[in-house]
Amino acid sequence: MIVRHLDNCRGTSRQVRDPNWNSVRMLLASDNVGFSFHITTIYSHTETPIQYNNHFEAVYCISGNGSIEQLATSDSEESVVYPITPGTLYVLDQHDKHILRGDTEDMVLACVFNPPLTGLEVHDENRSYPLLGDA
Ligand code: 9YT
Repeated sequence: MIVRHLDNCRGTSRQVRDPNWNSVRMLLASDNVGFSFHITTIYSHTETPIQYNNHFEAVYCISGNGSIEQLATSDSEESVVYPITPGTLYVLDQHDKHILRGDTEDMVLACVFNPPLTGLEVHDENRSYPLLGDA
């Protein structure tokens, strides 16, 4: 069994920081459970374009507010904006290109990745994470 507390993961190598967000990777590939688990905080009044070409992700909003814009993939499609409030789940099952926006409050999100992140990924020029082997 693995038992960890968020407070003990903060401030360690499990926490990564970006100008728009920080993320605590409570479970990583090295934990060998087939997914990674993250508590990500998206700061208010920010916007972050992302596309995970190599991963599926489920994201559940614990607190705060913001939105996700699913960007059109062709000229015949329109972008769609979904509000995010506590209780919202979004799942990037199509490697969807999106923009995550923090509104008036920081958004705290519980995120699951399949395949799991190793913790060494850095967003590439497409705002994606590369597929890495186990770290
Ligand atoms: C909201 C979201 O996409 N979280 C992803 C996890 C975060 N970017 C990380 O831990 O790298």
